[in-house]
Amino acid sequence: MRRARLRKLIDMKGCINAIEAHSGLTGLIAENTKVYDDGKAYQFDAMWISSLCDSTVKGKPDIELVDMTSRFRTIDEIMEVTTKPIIFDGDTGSLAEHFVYTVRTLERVGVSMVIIEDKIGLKKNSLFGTEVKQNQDSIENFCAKITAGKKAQKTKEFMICARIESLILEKGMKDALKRAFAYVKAGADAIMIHSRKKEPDEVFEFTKRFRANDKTTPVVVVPTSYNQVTEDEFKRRGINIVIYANHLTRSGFPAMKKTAEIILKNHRSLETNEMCMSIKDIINLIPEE
Ligand code: SPV
Ligand code: MG
Repeated sequence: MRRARLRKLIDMKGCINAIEAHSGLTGLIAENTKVYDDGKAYQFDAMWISSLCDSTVKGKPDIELVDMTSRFRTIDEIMEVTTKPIIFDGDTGSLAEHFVYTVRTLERVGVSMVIIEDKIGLKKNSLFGTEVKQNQDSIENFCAKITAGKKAQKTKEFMICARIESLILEKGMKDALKRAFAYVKAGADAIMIHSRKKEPDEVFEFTKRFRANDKTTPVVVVPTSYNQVTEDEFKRRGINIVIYANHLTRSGFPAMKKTAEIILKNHRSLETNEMCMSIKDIINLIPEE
């Protein structure tokens, strides 16, 4: 049921959102956070298991160093305590020969979508852009990986999303569009277009030109750098999934660091009282069943 829900939500709502989760606790935040505004309730539709955050919480760089077995453990931890659909960051998907096994495992455990990016060799985080050496895969090779993945899955609902790095690597709009159409032809169920620009213009231009030829394939965005854009605007522009890829990790780390510094400075913890939830709240946060 969980696996199939992502597609259903996209069909129902047109545009959905997802927030990163990297543990049982952050999974619970994604699952249970609700706000009320103008008489309406808002909550997240799905969860994103980010390679950046899954690596960072383990104190490791985002270079496909945290192996799949460990990444699957994270999924398991989150699934134990949540019900919302999961979008998994599959990095490059590794070799096609390995990717088929990843697809089968993700599908079997109930993940809804894997996103793989068209990079090859030592993967670095996309937000470094051209500041570090990163190589894009050939269209032929990446298409073969997508097709192998699609062949390997057993259900209709599991989705493979192809992530295009052309704008990140400054290869141009034409290259991004050419890849998008080729990846859809190879079997991709969705396209993620990534950008690290401060303005959303290139993402909007890509989507407009993609939509001129493809009205249905879902488009996914990760607006980390151009985060002034609202979900309503993304929806109007023809985008279907908006991922808040790293915000629980990025907000949690400074809070923890500050608390540690205050304790060291004062040689006691009294001064952290205001920043900490109460003992009563923490012991009651996770009720026993
Ligand atoms: C991640 O969250 O790991 C991603 C998105 O892949 S980004 O960090 O923007 O590359
Ligand atoms: Mg990643």
